[in-house]
Amino acid sequence: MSKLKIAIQKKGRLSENSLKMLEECGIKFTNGTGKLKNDARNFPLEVLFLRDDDIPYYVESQVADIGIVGENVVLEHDRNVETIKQLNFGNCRLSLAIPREESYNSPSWFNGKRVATSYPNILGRYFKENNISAEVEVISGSVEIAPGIGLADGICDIVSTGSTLLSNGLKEVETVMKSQAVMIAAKGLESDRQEILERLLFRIMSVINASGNKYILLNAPDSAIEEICSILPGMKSPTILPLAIKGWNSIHSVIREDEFWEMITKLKKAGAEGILVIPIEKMIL
Ligand code: PRT
Ligand code: ZN
Repeated sequence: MSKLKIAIQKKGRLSENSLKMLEECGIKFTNGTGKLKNDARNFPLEVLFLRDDDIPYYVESQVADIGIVGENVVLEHDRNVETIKQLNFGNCRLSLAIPREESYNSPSWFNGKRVATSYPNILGRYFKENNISAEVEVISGSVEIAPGIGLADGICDIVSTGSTLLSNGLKEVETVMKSQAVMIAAKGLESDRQEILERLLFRIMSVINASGNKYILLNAPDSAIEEICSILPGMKSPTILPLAIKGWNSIHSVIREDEFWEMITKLKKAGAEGILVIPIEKMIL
């Protein structure tokens, strides 16, 4: 029987979340993850553990059918692969940064300057689009120390919290691109592998849809139902069930986690009592 091969990062910032996502899709593995490959026990999937920079090439050449990498890596390597799904983790941005004490008002600051980066292709394109002529210095790690040691005037690197820039006396001045982990796929997959991929994507969608949503249950008197229903969205509309005590109801719905606190205050004001908020594991729309 045919199997789908997925390449994920062996060790690094995307490794844990990539495996966690597969596990949340109900996929279980036989042995440890310290190896080069691993077979799933209950799904036709084989996992290859690789350096993230190699993943686009391995997918293009169909050593792996699909892979999980940052959009920054996909764009930098520009291989013949398709981005098929954003995965909502590994969020970061590729930014230009310069010494804190420099005054800055536009990208033209970079004209005639030297900029250190591990992303020469993306940065080269950015400078071209913005009509900037700067020298791009390619270095593979610890880009943030380049200005301090006199190797460059500024840098272009991945930022998430900004603390690395701060502790190196740098300030972020432009966002070149935003990035998150994505699933990429080889072009022209055989139909049996395509079918496994669709089954996997269905599961991934239900995991992604569920994250960020909560199930809410509350009690309310008949008189409060109308107002409470106008506050709660629900997948279709809230579910209303009668309680054993006459004139009271249990109302169920699904809410966005980021709207939670604001909504709870409104619900209490409208007469809701005994509010329970429960995590959702899977959500099929
Ligand atoms: O060994 P391998 O080549 O596989 O790994 P790697 O060292 O090239 O990559 P890794 O594990 O550092 O990152 C993998 C992917 O995670 C990146 O391609 C991004 O898509 C994503 N990602 C998300 C990040 C960050 N957040 C991040 N903060 N990648 C790198 N960083 C680094 C950044 O380079 C800088 O040194 O973290 C530092 C900045 O972080 P803050 O929080 O101080 O701003
Ligand atoms: Zn890498």
